[in-house]
Amino acid sequence: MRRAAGLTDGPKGYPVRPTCGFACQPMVLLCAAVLLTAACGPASVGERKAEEKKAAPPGVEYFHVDAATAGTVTGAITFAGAKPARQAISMEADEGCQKAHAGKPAYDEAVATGKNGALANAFVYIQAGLEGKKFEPNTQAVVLDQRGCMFVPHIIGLRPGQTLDLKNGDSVAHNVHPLPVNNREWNQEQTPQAPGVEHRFARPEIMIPVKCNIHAWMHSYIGVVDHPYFAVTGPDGTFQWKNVPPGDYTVAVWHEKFGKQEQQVHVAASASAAVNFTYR
Ligand SMILES: [Cu+2]
Repeated sequence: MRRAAGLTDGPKGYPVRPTCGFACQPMVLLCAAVLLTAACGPASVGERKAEEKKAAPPGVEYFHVDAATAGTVTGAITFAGAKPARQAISMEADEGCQKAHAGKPAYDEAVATGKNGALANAFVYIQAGLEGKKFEPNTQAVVLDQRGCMFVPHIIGLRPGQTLDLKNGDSVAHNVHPLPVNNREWNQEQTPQAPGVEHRFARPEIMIPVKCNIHAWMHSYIGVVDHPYFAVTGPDGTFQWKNVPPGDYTVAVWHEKFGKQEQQVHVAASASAAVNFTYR
């Protein structure tokens, strides 16, 4: 099971603040305002939380889930048909890409099934029921790597404004070219082993196709969701969201080949609700 990107907030998820010096100068005013009597050094979790709350846009109040009544949503995504054969990718067009696989074939990741039809690379999210609730942003970067002339991972979920850290671990050039309809389009070329480049999407969007202009077989999809309740299924096809406010929700699942499904789910106070999807 792969946990929702938005649920990994925690002490490890916060960026390490540089100590005072040149790199810290943009932080000086913030530090002065927040920590009048403290030096601009590593901050405690409590201090960082306080800063994040202060960083909320004017007039915006973040919604905080009441742990005493929060519930859990679990589910599994299954493909009930005959297990589809994996599609081999020809990388003959680029010798460097071929070398990266050392003579072994690379396979398209669009339909990846595990045991008993478990469907990986499905994007599950709460589509409706959280309107009016503004959640604290996720400050942890999500990495989109280019490795073996494939995008890794194939499916990504993140929040509006969350950092997408683009990397190129290959010995050939790539570019990351998202094709959004509700966000600004950009096209980021990356030379071999280039340092990471950060990008962000400002608005929610399900799903943003991503291509590499150099290698026609390279593609991935990015889901941008304005709350923490989303997940990309791993090989076991399951997902789990903890800390869900009680309520009635529409849960949706998107898959690049099998399309979209929706279900209603009721989450009672402090209870666990299950919602499973089957593609045929
Ligand atoms: Cu490429």
